[in-house]
Amino acid sequence: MRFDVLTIFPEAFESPLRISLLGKAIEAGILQVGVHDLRDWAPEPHRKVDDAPFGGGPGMVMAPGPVVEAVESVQKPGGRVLLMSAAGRPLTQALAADLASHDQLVLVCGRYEGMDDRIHRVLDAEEISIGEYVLSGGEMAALVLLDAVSRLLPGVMGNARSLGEESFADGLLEYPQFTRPADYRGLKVPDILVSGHHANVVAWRREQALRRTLERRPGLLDSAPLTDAERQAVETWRQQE
Ligand code: JEW
Repeated sequence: MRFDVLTIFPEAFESPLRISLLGKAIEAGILQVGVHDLRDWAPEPHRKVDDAPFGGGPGMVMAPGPVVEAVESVQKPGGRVLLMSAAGRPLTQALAADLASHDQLVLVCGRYEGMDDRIHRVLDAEEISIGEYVLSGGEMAALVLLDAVSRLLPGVMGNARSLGEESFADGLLEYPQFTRPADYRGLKVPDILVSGHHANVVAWRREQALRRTLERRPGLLDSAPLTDAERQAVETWRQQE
């Protein structure tokens, strides 16, 4: 899979793309990431990418010219174009999984007060939001999306752990994890986990995942695939609250 990122701050991607899982996936050739400076498509001599908003108001807006030309020069046939925006479609695990099936994603990072609204229409691009807060630009949002999508690519998770097991994959929050020591400052790891009795461990973890989800994100239970017995158990815990 290939990502092409368009930004006026290409340096913002250097360290994040070198470290950890992403760095290894790039080194292994599973993932290609091109980072491009939007100013390379802006007119000389000032290489200006922004302009004042029509109608007035504070700040500046990304002009359509450099962004559209940059995308058109990096996009391959079938490549999907995503604009990072606070007003976009929410990035969810399901959307990340869908994006992971594409050959190319072009990520456009805005700055200032946002982008000229004609950009997404000319490019047939989709605006994506990584959450309900306002960032100062699209770079960190693009890195979050890159990370969430890349770890779903076959061969990127070197780890034995199956992706299907984790949070949101089964619609529930994660069960709690523990490692050594078994007693830390008087806080003990649950006996069932230390016992290593696998069937009991599996059942305990499932119950913990259900209880945590009920406690922290009850809305998730509406659409999570639960057995009839689990639904009944959750109902009982709910009434005990
Ligand atoms: C985000 C790109 C580019 C994404 C998420 N949008 C916007 C905006 C900004 C300032 C004032 C008004 C609107 C900042 N901004 C961005 C913010 C992505 C840009 C400029 C972004 N939060 N914030 N999920």
